[in-house]
Order: sequence, then C-alpha cells, then structure tokens
Amino acid sequence: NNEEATAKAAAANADSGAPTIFDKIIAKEIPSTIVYEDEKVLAFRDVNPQAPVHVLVIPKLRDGLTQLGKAEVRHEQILGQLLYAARLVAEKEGVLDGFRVVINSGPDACQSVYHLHLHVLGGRQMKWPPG
Ligand code: IU
Repeated sequence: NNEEATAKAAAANADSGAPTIFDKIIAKEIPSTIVYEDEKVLAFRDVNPQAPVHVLVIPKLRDGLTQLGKAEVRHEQILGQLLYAARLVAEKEGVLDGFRVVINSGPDACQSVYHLHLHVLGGRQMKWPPG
C-alpha cells in the first residue's frame, strides 16, 4: 500500500551529506509559505501536510546536522532554538492547547530529507502510538 511504499522509499534514502532541497527553500530559490523566520531558524509549511497545521522548523545553517542522530555538543544552542521556535509556531498557528513535535532521524524513522527538521503538527486529534 501507499504507506508501506512511502516508508520503503524513505528507508532507502540514506544520509549522504549532499545538499538538500531545504537549502533552496532557505535561499528562497524555491518558494515556500514561511510561518516564522529569524536569524538562525526558518519555519515553513510542509508541502504534504499530515494535519491541518504541519510546519517544518529547520536551522538555516545545517552545520553537519543532517539528522538528530548526528548532533554534537556544539549543536546544543541551535537545538534549543529550534525547539523554542516550534513553540512560537504552535502559538502563531493557534494550536498551543495541543500540538506534536516530531523528528524523524535516520532510515528506520523514515527520514527523507537530510537536513534536520522538526515537524510541528496540530489542528486535529493526534493518535498514539505513532506509526
Ligand atoms: P522527513 O521527516 O524527512 O520524512 O520529512 C520530510 C518532510 O519534508 C516531509 O513531510 C515532506 O512532505 C516535506 N517536504 C517539503 O515540505 N517540501 C519539499 O520540497 C520536500 C519535502 I522534497
């Protein structure tokens, strides 16, 4: 089925360290709907939303953060900034009463874009456990 195909495609996608499409979104060479932006962080709507609110929060400088699994001590500050930005996005989107933040790290988690990103999801009842 479609879900399995998506999972398989993502699992086959490895972390090569190559530039990703998010660089073009950051450079505004590819248009996106920006929800929040500051010096270090960009948040924009996911093109394939899984909830009424589905925003991706990314560091403007990848700096080796292809995936959370590659985080090092030097990334502590940006990691905190990303999480705080997720909260600002949730407020801006009117979902502070209930939202979910997801980070897929690596093939087994179906990460498909190797530039660290937080998914901010809300606007509907979430289920647990996630798939
Ligand atoms: P993942 O955690 O790596 O699977 O999430 C990647 C997300 O990036 C996924 O939800 C895509 O819909 C989304 N996305 C996007 O918003 N714009 C793009 O050009 C591409 C992917 I490629």
